[in-house]
Amino acid sequence: MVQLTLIKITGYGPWTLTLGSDREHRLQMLQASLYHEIQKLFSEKNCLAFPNRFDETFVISNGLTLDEHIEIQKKLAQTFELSFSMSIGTGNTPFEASSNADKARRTKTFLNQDYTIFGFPIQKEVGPVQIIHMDVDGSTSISANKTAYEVSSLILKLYAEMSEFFLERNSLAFFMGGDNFMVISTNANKDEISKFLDTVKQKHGILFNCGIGTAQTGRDAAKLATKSLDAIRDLRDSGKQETRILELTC
Ligand SMILES: Nc1nc2c(ncn2[C@@H]2O[C@H](COP(=O)(O)OP(=O)(O)OP(=O)(O)O)[C@@H](O)[C@H]2O)c(=O)[nH]1
Ligand SMILES: [Mg+2]
Repeated sequence: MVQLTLIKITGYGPWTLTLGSDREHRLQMLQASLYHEIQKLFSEKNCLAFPNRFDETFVISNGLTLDEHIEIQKKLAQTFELSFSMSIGTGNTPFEASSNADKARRTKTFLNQDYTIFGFPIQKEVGPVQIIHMDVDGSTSISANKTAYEVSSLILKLYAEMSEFFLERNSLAFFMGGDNFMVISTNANKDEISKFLDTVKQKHGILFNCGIGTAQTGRDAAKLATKSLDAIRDLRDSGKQETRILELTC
């Protein structure tokens, strides 16, 4: 089981219009500070945030209670002039959790109306979550004979394929920066991941390294996934073994 929290800015569209047309720079600064604040407040509680189109953020919130969500809502309200809704969903898969969060928001099922927190009653024992940290092997040399924008275009193509492939398997993929992606999963299947890696290699000539981490909280799962990824690099650099997928569980 995984618990996800989706944070959205309330009434963002109409509010942006009140800024007039010279607004883009202000919206970009706001979105960057909001992401910073959300990542800070949630990671302090062992959660991990994932950017979703800049005006929404997903958080793996395993173990986070309603009171702790309220505490974060209060801090966000102190920092920003905008208000936010939170929708909490749990599920056997990340897709199911996200769809339950959506359902609660659409049906206005409140866990706390004063602080605009939607959701169905929070389950105490949520269980482990998995993160797959994917990183392009040797992106520095791949980028050497491409322009910065051509590299971005390639990364976007990889992201689109990853998102589609993993969504079909009820997992959610996010671009984390540089050549890094993280997939939120609950039951990563190495054969399935290998299938994705083979397709990408065939279509784009790109190799991914892939670290898997499983833990009770989002932050711990990410830590183990990144540790697995770094172990793959160490094996490669020591010339010992060619490994593409490695898993660590706490
Ligand atoms: N989000 C995130 N970005 C990272 C991380 N490590 C590196 N980066 C970014 O990824 C870019 C590429 O770095 P690397 O993946 O180490 O470079 P590489 O040439 O592909 O080397 P290998 O992955 O070891 O094959 C860096 O410039 C950073 O922007 C990470 O753990 N998380
Ligand atoms: Mg890399």
